[in-house]
Amino acid sequence: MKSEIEIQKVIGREVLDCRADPTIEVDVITKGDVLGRADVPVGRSRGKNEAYELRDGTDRYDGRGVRKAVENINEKIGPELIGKNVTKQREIDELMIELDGTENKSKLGGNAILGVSLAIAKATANALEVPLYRYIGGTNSYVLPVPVLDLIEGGILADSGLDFQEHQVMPVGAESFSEAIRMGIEVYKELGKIVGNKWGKQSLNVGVEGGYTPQIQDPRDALEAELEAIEELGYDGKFVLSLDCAASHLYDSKKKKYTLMGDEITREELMDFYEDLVSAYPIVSIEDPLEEEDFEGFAELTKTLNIQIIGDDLFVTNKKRLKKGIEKEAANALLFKVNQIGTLSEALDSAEIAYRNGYGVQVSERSGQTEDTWLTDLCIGINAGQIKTGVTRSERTSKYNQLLRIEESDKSTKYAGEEFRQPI
Ligand code: 2PG
Ligand code: MG
Repeated sequence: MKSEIEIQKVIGREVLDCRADPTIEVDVITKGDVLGRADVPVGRSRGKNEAYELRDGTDRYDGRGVRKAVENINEKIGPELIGKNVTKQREIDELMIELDGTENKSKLGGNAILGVSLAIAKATANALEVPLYRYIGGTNSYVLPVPVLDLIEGGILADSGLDFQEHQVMPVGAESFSEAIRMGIEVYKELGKIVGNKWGKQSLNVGVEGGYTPQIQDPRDALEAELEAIEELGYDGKFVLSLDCAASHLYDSKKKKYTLMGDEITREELMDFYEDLVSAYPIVSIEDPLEEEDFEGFAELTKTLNIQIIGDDLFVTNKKRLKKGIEKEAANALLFKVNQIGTLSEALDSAEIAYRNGYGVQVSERSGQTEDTWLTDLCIGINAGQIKTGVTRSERTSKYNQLLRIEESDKSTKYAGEEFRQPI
């Protein structure tokens, strides 16, 4: 076993994500020839406090090439890791943080560091011959998450008329993950008929995460259509609704106003709008209802709405920002995106802090994904209870397919269902 766990090679390469944008893939190979391979996801609706994503800025790929980051992996990070024990995840992550030496990983690139960090974890799981989720979480990883399905898209991820980024449904009333995903996809197809009839077949063109893109402005129309599809199938009460408003992108910091349905409104007016929405619809969760620096506003909404309020751009999976939020009682759940912070160890710390303070955790994709499935294993590994990974297209369904495989092969797993916020 010893020779298996010493690192022999670290290879970075440029590959493509689902938008055909370059991203990074890393191979970590141990002396026993065990391979760990991981791809780095790419956000578009990014928080300004995220780890730095290093891009070349040259003519290739309109500036979006990642050759510099790959070079950093092959020439700066890799040589430091040769001979190291691959199971020492935290030690290796800390070494990379030190090598980089900046607050936001801008020297080597958060994307370069994360690729290595994840490939290290995968190589270890493979060397130990255990599934990745079992390695990440140990004996007590068993929760299968509720899929948070982004059926109707808006904001900067789609050319629909909607301001809010994601109008999601959650099959909390299913008995198992496989039943949940079946019911969710049935609703998606039924919704396709409704959306096509109401708003024309162009609405059926899908956005970046595979959801529909109607040219409508009012989020209430999107929610109504989702409820209609749920009712048509007799699934009333088995689904709840949720939103990612990605409100930083609706905010003008100079005017201190948000734009919603073509109108400029104040933060207080937006908060009132949420109150009305939550009383009119079965909405149980809202992500980023306000812009990313408004901790006070998040705290107020957390109190008044009494539902799950998730911090995405607010926390950026960064423990300093999460601790500040906890202190101010801003939000009550963390959106968990490992590339926002740049190493697996730091992301796991954030999840741990969230749990210890009664916060929920929703594991999330980025809009730019590859077919890699580590996200699923991470979600089960930390017993998160909820996973957001869009709805259709292979870079999304690959995550659900991995969940289906794990549900089938591991009978100790249990679907989180109604308990998605605190599944244990
Ligand atoms: C978000 C995400 C994904 P992106 O805002 O939550 O759904 O968008 O990955 O583009 O940042
Ligand atoms: Mg978000």
